[in-house]
Amino acid sequence: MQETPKGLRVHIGILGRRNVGKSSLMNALVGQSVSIVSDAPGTTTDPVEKTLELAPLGPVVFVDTAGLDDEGALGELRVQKSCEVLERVDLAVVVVGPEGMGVFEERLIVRLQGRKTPFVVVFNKADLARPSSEALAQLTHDGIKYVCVSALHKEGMAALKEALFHLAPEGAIEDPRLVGDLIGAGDLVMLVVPIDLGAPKGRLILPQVQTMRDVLDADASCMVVKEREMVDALARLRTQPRLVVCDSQVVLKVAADTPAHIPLTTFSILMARFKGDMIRLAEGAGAISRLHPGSRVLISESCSHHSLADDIGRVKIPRWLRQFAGGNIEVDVVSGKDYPEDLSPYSLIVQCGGCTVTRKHMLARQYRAQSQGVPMTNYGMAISVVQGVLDRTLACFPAAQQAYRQASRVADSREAEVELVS
Ligand SMILES: Nc1nc2c(ncn2[C@@H]2O[C@H](COP(=O)(O)OP(=O)(O)OP(=O)(O)O)[C@@H](O)[C@H]2O)c(=O)[nH]1
Ligand SMILES: [Mg+2]
Repeated sequence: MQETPKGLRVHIGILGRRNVGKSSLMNALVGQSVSIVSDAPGTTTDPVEKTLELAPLGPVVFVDTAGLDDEGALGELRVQKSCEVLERVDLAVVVVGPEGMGVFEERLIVRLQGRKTPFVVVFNKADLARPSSEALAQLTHDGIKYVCVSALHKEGMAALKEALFHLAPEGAIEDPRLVGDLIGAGDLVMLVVPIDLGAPKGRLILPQVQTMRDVLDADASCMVVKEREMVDALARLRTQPRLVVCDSQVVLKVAADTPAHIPLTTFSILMARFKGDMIRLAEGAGAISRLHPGSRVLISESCSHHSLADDIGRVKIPRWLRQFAGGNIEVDVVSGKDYPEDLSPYSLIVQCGGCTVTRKHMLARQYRAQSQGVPMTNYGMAISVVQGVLDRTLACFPAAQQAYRQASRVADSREAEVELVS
């Protein structure tokens, strides 16, 4: 694995008074005993650093510090070291003990705000005492994020990681490859692009162009054909393509025309990984088999484009889902920045590829769905499911394929249960 230079990693400082559980929190976050923990105040003396792969932020460095309320001559030196950490980190975790927020925390927050360092307030030891509702109301009023955790019982870590993700600067989110890591230098990739009414006039869409660029960056080459010319083009080649990538809308035909030993995927599936958490989207695709007449589905488009008569998100996907579920499914469509706070009425969210939005934006949508327990998939994966080819188009991504298989198996067994009962 290529090492990320330390200077480029997001540094996250863990700050607060003595004995509030800073070291315990760092250990719980990294899942290892890195920093010494004890009930004696002043256990941590020098800053302790630990690098961690924190998906989807990528590699981050947590910095545990000595309590900011340390006293005496040595204590002051420790406080000075902790203050140096405060000055240099990109994000901060302000740890508060069961005694609640006091002047110390308020001063710390003012300093962080002055430096424009994003931070989250963590009420630790929630197993012993919960923060007062006044304190929480005040933080909400001031627009300050907080979470309640118990480092001892490792509770609330997912919420804290999510808060850190939201606070991280856009550039800190790791960018996975689009296609380059699936191929080698000298390989040939066949791209199948339908030119229909939906295709923009005189050009190709962004995911197609980005895929071509990434193929070139991998020192490979690509051939672009329409679905009708594909079989002829394949027959004319001396060596077979290493990979075929097609538009989701022609996936059924392309799957039939691509010999079984040649890996096949779609632009949407490549985008699922490039812009979002592919494994979760694949898992969400498994929920399609759970849809039934009366289910409610949210279609979420990230750009507000001019909708065509046979629009993919508004017309085709709803039609296919209804056919698949064998009855009427209620479909709501949101576009642009609209994305409901409450997703609980939905059995499934089908998100567009998100070619015009950032990875952080897409992941934030996924997080919201995930925290409310609502499965989410994307347009292309949904199309592959209803055409019966998702298992094949995910074969280049074994972890995602596994997640899909597992989720659809769960869905199948639930269906069987329902059948037995009824
Ligand atoms: N009940 C409970 N105890 C906790 C929790 N987190 C930490 N502790 C305990 O609190 C004590 C102090 O924990 P540390 O992690 O050493 O605290 P610290 O903030 O790093 O302390 P210093 O390094 O001295 O500044 C230890 O006895 C921990 O076991 C928690 O969530 N619940
Ligand atoms: Mg400590």
